[in-house]
Amino acid sequence: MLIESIWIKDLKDLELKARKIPKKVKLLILLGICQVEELQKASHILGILFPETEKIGLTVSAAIRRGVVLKEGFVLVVVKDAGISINVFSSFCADEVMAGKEIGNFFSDKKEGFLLLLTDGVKTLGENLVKEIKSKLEIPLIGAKASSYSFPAKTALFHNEKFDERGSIAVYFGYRDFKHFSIFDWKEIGREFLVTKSEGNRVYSINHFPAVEFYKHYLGDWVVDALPDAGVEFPLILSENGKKVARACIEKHEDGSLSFAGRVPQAAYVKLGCGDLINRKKTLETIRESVGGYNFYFLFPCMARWKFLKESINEELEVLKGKESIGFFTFGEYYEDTLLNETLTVVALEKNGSIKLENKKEDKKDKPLHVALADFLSRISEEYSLLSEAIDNNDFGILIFSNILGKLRCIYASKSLENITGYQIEDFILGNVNHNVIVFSEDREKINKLKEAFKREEKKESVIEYRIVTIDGKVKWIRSFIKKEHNFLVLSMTDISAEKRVEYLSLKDPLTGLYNRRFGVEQLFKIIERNKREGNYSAVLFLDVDKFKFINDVYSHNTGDKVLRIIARRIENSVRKADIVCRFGGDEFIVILPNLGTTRELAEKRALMIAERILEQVSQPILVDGKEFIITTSIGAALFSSEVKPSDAIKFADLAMYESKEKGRKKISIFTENLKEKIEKRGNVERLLKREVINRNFRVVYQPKLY
Ligand code: GH3
Ligand code: MG
Repeated sequence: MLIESIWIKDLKDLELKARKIPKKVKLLILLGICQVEELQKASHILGILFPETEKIGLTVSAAIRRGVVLKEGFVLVVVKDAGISINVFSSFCADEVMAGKEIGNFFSDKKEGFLLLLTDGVKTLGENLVKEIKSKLEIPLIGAKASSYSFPAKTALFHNEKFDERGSIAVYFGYRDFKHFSIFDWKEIGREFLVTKSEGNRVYSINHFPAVEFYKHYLGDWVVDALPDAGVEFPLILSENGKKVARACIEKHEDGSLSFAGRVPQAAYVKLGCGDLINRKKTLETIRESVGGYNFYFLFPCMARWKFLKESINEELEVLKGKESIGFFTFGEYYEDTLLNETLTVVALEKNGSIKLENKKEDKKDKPLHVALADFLSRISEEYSLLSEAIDNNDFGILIFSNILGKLRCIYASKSLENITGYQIEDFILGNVNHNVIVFSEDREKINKLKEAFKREEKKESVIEYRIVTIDGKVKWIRSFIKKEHNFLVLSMTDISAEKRVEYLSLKDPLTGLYNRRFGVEQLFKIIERNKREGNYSAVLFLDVDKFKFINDVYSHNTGDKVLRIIARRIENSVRKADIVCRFGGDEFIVILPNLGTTRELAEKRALMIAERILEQVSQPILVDGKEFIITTSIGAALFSSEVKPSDAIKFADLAMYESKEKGRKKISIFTENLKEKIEKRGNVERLLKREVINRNFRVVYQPKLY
């Protein structure tokens, strides 16, 4: 066997045992389960005893030897010279990219074997380093960061005489036959969050929550109090180079930020993770199956595994018991071009056949409660994922806001909002889009009023329709359901533009954009009902443009249309907000004036005022196609409370309008019973005359005129 290991109690023991090692060994690797200062002393001892041998070493929190966890002393790995090429190259350069270039270039000609990379645990982040090495390297790269028991963590490493708290050591093993793998068995819980501010491995805020507040909000005070330790049990999981990686919290800062064991890029999506306790049995089987049939193993489990799995880590190592297996609990595992966390990374050397797997009896021990909780979280997360996928593929969107340090901030935006609004999810979460940006200007007041009502807690839920302006300037109609509960506010957005278009077409007159006759009659029904309840008077104005045919005949129908549109706008501008202007047909309009007062006199006065305003506005000169027109209109008004039918109210106003025409046009007449009588009488006379004409009861009699 090429590699052997020795356990050493202390520095004295090191001197004693090291003296017995033949001087001709190729490489010594010292794992110091000790403080930095002690490792430095150990490196001196090895330097004196083995001046010609390559020597490397690093601090570790706990070592693994022959499948057993060791929590004190040293483990000395002795690599003998047995014909395979072994080279060591180190870089103690502070710049990761430079160090990566140096190491990568040094080993770039290697065609077989693998590179073992060992770095310090705190000062070297590692991502840029491995990326750079791997860009030059053809062979596999496996490695681990130094770890430490001290807090704040202090790690160090040495290569021959060089000793530092920062640096990278690469050992090339020219093996042809080896195997390597990495087991990642952390499960994502719940949903994605956006890293709103970070720098390198320091995270300032996630979904706007200061990092510490984020853990507090989702995992509670006790986890925050136990940070950074508890952080390893709930790491952030994100994608790096297309792989899922976990980033465990390693430091809690005064300003509410947290440092992680690896980079957490700003604007990255992260999920919280927890150990996959449900599939624990499967993981153990994978380990057992993967490690069989080799003479020697390097293995690097993440510190987080130890913290999370505690004593059950022994189950993972059981399969290596008695086999020459060397490793340590690390602050981060290097695997090809990625810095991993929370995995178990293994390299197995010297194949010696296959391992026989005994069938183990299933552990029937009662599962602790936290396993049940992990089970529950996992199921809920799966259901949540399905639900959010369904929302993302629908034509409605969801926004969730939360009160973060006294301010309502968006913490969730569904992907479907991108289709509805054109804005990205990040725009909502980062607050680049809020209602002031997206809501159509005319509807902002309506939204602000509602916002106030929610703020004053007068409302807890509501449905509202309003318009938004999409990123490309389109106006869309939206229906929102809003609900506030505790510190949360949820808002749905459904695009109802199509619905509104149909509604528009059935209610509006296409030429003028005014409401149509049908809508007017419907509104009259409602107003009459309301008058009954409130004892109010209302009125209908009936307008007919004077001598309108003349414009059509002398100019064109097109000119006539333009004039009608201008008249429509003028009528709209002359009435109150609550009044309803409809095109009745041809050159006729009706204006419904609700709530004019509780006495007939007052109502009549107000109706006349509005009618006069219309008369005056309409008769202002109209400019169409370069020609000026003076148009007037005749108006009839009918007042009512609750005693009429809508069709009668309109008919009475129409009769009054005829009276205005009779009086010479550009007049306002109010319908009265007398007027009704007069018009009925005239109608009767007209009818009788017509009948008598048909019956030929008229004769022309000429009377000579005599002077
Ligand atoms: P009066 O003072 O008695 O109301 O005279 P008038 O010429 O306005 O007569 P009346 O109200 O009976 O005629 C309305 C005319 O409006 C008849 C028709 O040619 C015209 N008209 C109806 N609908 C439209 C339309 O959609 N566009 C245009 N340009 N003209 C229309
Ligand atoms: Mg007319």
